[in-house]
Amino acid sequence: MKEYTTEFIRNVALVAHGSAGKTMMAEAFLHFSGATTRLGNIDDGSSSSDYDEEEIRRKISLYTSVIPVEYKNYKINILDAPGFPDFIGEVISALRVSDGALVLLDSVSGMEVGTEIAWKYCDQFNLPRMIVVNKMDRDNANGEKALASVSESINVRLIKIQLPWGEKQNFQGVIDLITMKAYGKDDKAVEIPADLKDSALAARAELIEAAAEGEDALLEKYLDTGELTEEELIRGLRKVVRSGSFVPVLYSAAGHEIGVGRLLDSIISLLPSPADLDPQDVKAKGGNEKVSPTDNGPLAAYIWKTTADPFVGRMTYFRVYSGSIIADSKVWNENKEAEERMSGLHIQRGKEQIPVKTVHAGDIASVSKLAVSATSDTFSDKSHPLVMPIPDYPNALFRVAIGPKTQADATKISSSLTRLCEEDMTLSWHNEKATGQTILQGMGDQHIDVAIRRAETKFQVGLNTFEPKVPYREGITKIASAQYRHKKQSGGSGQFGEVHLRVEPLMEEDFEFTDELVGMNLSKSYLPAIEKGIAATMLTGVIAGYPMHNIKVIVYDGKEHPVDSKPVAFEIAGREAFKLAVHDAGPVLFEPIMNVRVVVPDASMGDVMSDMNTRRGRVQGTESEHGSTVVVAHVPLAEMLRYTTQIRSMTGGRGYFTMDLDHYEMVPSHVAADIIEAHKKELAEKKEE
Ligand SMILES: Nc1nc2c(ncn2[C@@H]2O[C@H](COP(=O)(O)OP(=O)(O)OP(=O)(O)O)[C@@H](O)[C@H]2O)c(=O)[nH]1
Ligand SMILES: [Mg+2]
Repeated sequence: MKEYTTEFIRNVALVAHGSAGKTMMAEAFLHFSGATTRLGNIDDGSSSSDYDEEEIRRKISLYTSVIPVEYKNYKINILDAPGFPDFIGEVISALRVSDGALVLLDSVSGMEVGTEIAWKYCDQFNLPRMIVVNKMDRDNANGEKALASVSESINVRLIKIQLPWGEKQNFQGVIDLITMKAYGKDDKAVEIPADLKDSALAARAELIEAAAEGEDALLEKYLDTGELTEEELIRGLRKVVRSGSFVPVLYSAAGHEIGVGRLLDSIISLLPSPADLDPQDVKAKGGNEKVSPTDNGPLAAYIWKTTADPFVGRMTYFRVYSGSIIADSKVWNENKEAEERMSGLHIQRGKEQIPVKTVHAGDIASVSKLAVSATSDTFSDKSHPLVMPIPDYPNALFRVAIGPKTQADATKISSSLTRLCEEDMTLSWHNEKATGQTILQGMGDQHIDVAIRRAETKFQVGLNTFEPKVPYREGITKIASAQYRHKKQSGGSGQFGEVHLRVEPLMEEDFEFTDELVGMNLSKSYLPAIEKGIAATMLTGVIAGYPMHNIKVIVYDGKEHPVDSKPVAFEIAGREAFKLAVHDAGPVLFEPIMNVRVVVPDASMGDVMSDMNTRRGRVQGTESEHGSTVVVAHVPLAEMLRYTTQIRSMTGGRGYFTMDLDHYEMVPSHVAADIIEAHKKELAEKKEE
């Protein structure tokens, strides 16, 4: 592959709802530009972009792949992102390092939820974009309707730079309103068919008017003469596209390679090169700095993706924002405070690796087998350490509990979970103390499912998933006393200990242990043993197997035996007396109550509100945020375990939520009874084993 310098590079993300044809478009780019001899296909697993075995099995993209397309002396790095909402993290990473986006529409379904969400992220990253109405060959294709659905859901000024040449089975190419020529499958310029001439002229007039907005001089000329030259048209258009005041519209049928050449030309002429970028904010030792996209600047390269593969090793994908990287050189990773060697420097094209000597400012490349660098880190010069900003990723709220399939898997669980999460900014894991479970959290059930399979195929570790337990707490509601005598006489020396104690609810602290011993019945030297027995029981609970909180224990009397009394006897007596007292002290369960914020489209407000009631939720109020309504409610965690999936189905995928722990509350007795019953059953089953 040739070396490309900054002005000859374009970094463009392909985003849209699932199945709009993004991966097919990347494939068409490769074939059209001569990089492949055969047009690959998603359905038979032969595409360059969806090469992961799980992608081939599911026939959808799960990860963003880089497809560099060499066309007319330019290199366009296409970042083909997934469309399924669970994999939004991959979309965010792709947009972070792109300078523009192609937003695809399926000509039949038009604007879809995934496209709307991707659009909002494009807004966040301030990316110039183009809309491509794809699959124009489909039986029910309706380009106009598809575009109308865009204007209905988002606020945008669309401007056609093409008209479709036919529709459905008759879709044969595009009418280019800049050159005023028609382009068929072979991308050769021919005369516009007579029946489309008038509509092309009318559309061109609108296009000129839009382009004139880009520059005062152009506007003046347009007002004077009503015309612009082709060069002026492109110049003006480039400005209005880059400023985001217009979004150009193009047409295609990627599956038949129609419209593909014109689309590549438009990417080059209208979307910015990295050289057009404003200087980027970076953190340096002395405070904030700005870096510019030139090879001469200090090195600043952002790692947007890493993959850990036991066969290929670790692969690190980065984008250079300033400076350049030379093969075998050393770079500094300030986030990890470590030096790394760029020995396996290459350009990745799907799964293919093309070695390179130099990666220039603005380009995207990869390096293999680095030691410590991870996604979101920055490469810089050791003499000039820099850190680039990391985008916000949404909170992972879909949780499952994880267990090993076999004993051998148990030893590998934490290392493989760590590696999985290292690859994915929206996946995380931890051990939950209160329930003793290992928790994996992600964006939805498919996300988790893919991660579990990846653990199995890549790291050879079998994992089972379970419903996560709610970290309930046990407590008491009134004062109660009890006594217990532990006595054992078998053979040699016996065991004897008797403890009288009282338990009281305690609001300020989790646990307090004191005594009111008077006289000589029980010597204080046994108190630590008694406390030890009680503390151990506090951890595992008395009624339902959950840790106990907010209890005060007072030992007020007991008995000892001159020979048989020993600490272990008092540990047991203390524990049993405590259990008896708790049973009489009105034991209850407390549950975590979450502060939940649900972002709801107005149309689904009624459904979401009434659903809250069925979840024992208490709505605290509503707020408005970025033009959407946010419902704020207190809801028990137990009722929120599968909310990620449920809010999606209630709102057609548009709603989402965040939550954090607010406080603990007593579990209503009818709910508590079921939990206690389930615990008894579990204990009985364990005994049988
Ligand atoms: N009729 C028609 N079908 C197409 C066209 N482009 C893609 N398809 C088909 O649409 C389906 C989805 O295409 P993909 O390229 O996988 O779509 P995607 O946008 O990458 O989907 P995700 O990766 O799941 O987000 C496949 O069966 C393609 O063969 C087209 O131009 N016309
Ligand atoms: Mg895809």
